[in-house]
Amino acid sequence: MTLPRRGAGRAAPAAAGIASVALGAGLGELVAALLAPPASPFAVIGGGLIDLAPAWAKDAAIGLFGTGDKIALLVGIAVVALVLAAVAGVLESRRPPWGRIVILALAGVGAVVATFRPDASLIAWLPAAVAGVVGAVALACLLRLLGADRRTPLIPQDDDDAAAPEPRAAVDPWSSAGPIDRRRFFAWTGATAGTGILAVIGANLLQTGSRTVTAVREALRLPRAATTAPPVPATAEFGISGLTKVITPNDRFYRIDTALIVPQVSTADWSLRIHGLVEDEVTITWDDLVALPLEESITTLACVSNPVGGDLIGNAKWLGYPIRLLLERARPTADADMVLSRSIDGFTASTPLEALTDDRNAILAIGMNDAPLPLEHGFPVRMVVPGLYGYVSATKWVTELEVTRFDRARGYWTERGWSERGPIKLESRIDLPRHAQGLSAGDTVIAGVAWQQQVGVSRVEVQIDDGPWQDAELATAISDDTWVQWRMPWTATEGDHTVRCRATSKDGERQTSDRVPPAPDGATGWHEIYVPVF
Ligand SMILES: Nc1nc2c(c(=O)[nH]1)N[C@H]1C(S)=C(S)[C@@H](COP(=O)(O)O)O[C@H]1N2
Ligand SMILES: [Mo]
Repeated sequence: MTLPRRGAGRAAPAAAGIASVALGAGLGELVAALLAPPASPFAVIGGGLIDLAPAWAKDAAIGLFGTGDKIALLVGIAVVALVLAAVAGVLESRRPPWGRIVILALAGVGAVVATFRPDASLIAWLPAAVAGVVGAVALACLLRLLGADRRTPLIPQDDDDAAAPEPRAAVDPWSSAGPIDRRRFFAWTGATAGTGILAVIGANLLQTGSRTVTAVREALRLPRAATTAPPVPATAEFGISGLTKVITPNDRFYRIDTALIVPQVSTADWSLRIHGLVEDEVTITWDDLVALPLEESITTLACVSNPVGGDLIGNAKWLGYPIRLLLERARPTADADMVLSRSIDGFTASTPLEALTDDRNAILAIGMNDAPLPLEHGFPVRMVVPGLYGYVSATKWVTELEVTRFDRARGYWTERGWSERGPIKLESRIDLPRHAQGLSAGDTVIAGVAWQQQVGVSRVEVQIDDGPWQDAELATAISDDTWVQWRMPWTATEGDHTVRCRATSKDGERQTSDRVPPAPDGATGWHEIYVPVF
């Protein structure tokens, strides 16, 4: 598609395009907020992109933006949408109705994608359709103000510049529109864009205003645990300022998922169905679940995307019911070897059946650090399985456990190139001093955390420059399923230093120095920091 070469006269149609698309998108968001929240055009496009994104892209996004990856994606979509809108505006002014056709086509794609989202309702196509029709009509109206809708002679776009005739004055919006038209055009364009922005704001207010699930959560009283976790030993925490706390507060817990809009699942709507290769299908409701004897356990959850030294890991006290006991009711058949858990928004994780039936604390969790699960951490019910990365075990907003086989089904990230199994790897991390943080010479402390869930850590060693490996002191581990703090005093001498650490598990395995990236089954290597001392 070739646009006229002349720069003059593009600004106004481009502004009209942007304003029209803003209005369409805003009304689309508003319709979604009112009628079909998961079908918000932004969320649908974002969700589609997230699902289509190859593993390396997810990795790069998390690497670049960390848990801000979703904001980054939304900003990216907005920028692309604005550029396309401007192009549609110019196109419409030069070759009507192609601008409108572009807008309607993009909206059409959005509508189709929306109906194929796993949580789509019957009217999931509606917000995108509204966005497209409103955007197209608004564009036609705004351009009419410019007088640009008059039959535009096609401008030949030949290679031969000199031969190309200048567009007639009538198609140049700036010269065709008189001063009054131009003022009206600006007023209407501004009003159109403004209404679009107000609609977006309104849509957001509506969503927070009708956050019934938040209200349900806030009114909820967790049942008392039948089995409480042993108290955290006082010696589990060195109490060094700047060192990661041994229990991660809920509002500081890392969040990783594919959900652009946090699924809103009320306790009243929640149920879990266990089916597939089982003798008896089992369905339990929220009331069934909270009536069961619940157990507390403290488990460190880690993301497979966590780079060496990264912070996509946290430790919490969970309240839940052993999945093992629910599977006992369903009685998996002998050929089953995997459970594909599914969340309300279609995410799936493949967990070895064994990890859910052996004696580890694999639970359906409803509580996190003495509070109901925060919405973004899976309210009302998620899975927590010690020893496995989140992508193969920690399904949030979980509603289904399909007992199956690894050779028959694959989880969300396995389909995108990650390993089908994801045991957490032995790792250790330096939290103090911070990488590249300048220190003054003298006594200080090097400290961090180390973990190997299900096995436990027996030793952490620290090396400064090319010196000998020295044993760090380990705090008391809460359990083998949690990380453990470590520290080593250091008299820092002037100069530039490199500090690295390595852990040894209770099995005698020493953390490997081989550096591998997170994909496909978790990063390895020693965490190494650079410390300038003055
Ligand atoms: N429904 C759903 N559950 C999910 C995910 C997801 O994308 N959707 N991501 C998983 C991944 S990759 C991780 S690391 C953990 C993170 O849990 P958190 O956000 O509570 O820390 O959730 C897991 N459960
Ligand atoms: Mo993850």
